[in-house]
Amino acid sequence: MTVKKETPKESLFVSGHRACHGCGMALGARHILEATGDDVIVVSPTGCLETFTSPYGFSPWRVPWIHHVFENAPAVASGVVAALRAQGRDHTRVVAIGGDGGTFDIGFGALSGMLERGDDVLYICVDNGAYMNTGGQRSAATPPWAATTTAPAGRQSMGKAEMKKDLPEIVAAHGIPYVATASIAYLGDLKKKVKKAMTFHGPRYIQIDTPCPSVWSFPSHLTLEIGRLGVNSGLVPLFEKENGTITATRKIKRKVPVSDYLDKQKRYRHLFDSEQGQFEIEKIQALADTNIEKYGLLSV
Ligand SMILES: Cc1ncc(C[n+]2csc(CCOP(=O)(O)OP(=O)(O)O)c2C)c(N)n1
Ligand code: SF4
Ligand SMILES: [Mg+2]
Repeated sequence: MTVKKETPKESLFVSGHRACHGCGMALGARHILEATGDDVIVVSPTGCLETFTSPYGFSPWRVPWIHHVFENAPAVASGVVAALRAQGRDHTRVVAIGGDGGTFDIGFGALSGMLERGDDVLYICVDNGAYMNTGGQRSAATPPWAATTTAPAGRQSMGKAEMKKDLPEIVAAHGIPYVATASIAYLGDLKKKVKKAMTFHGPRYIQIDTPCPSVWSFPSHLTLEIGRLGVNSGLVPLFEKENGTITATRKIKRKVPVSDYLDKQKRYRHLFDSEQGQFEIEKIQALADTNIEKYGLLSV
């Protein structure tokens, strides 16, 4: 098949939305839908994706899309699955796309219920590591030592002092068939994972790293570069887990120090101003090295 034939004539997520320039999430949404195809119903909780795609009278979604409240994407998705079953429409699939706040925090209980019941939903978390729609408050997905509005850096604090919740592991512990992590810096890999997830039935989970130029504070043309540095430092490990077993990892060809990733984002600027900050950078490096070891990211 030629590349021309594979490229859809019309995107299912078109321009005209109101995301910030360089938004990783907008790029991610377009490519998610390229991989799912058009026979899907998408549900999205409150968050940037919902806000920038639903100004009154306009929509970039070219598939049926439901917006609901912040905490219940998994419950709404389960309800849509039940309705489709009642109608005998077994070809139409349900995809939930929610932010990290909606997924790691407020929607976590509903997510666990959806996974435990075995509902046939592909749940995709577009992870920008904070509550961006409301101005950048910390979430359980915020990485350690990033400054946020509710975990600010200053004389008494070096930013968020807690670890990022390891949600892929927690989700996998529900015994579901497919869990993967992806990055908008590697769109081929991302689409391959979404397509693969669509071949399974039952609950599936993909967590996508989606850099946010506005709140991570970096120039908007650097979105892909920041995404790549996250992956190649080891801070954003990319893997697939099928039925509880790691089946693939994206190898790092040239490892970069975490400081190359951190120093391009103002949310980490305070780490470069003090001795204490240097100490915290070493701790972040240790986290990256642990990931590299755990997932075998450097081995051939
Ligand atoms: C019950 C409830 N609490 C708080 C809010 C306010 N609120 C709307 S979006 C949002 C944060 C969304 O964060 P996330 O899920 O990470 O999505 P992002 O905006 O970062 O893409 C918050 C706190 C709300 N809408 N409903
Ligand atoms: S705040 Fe960040 S995630 Fe939200 S639209 Fe802007 S760039 Fe995208
Ligand atoms: Mg977020």
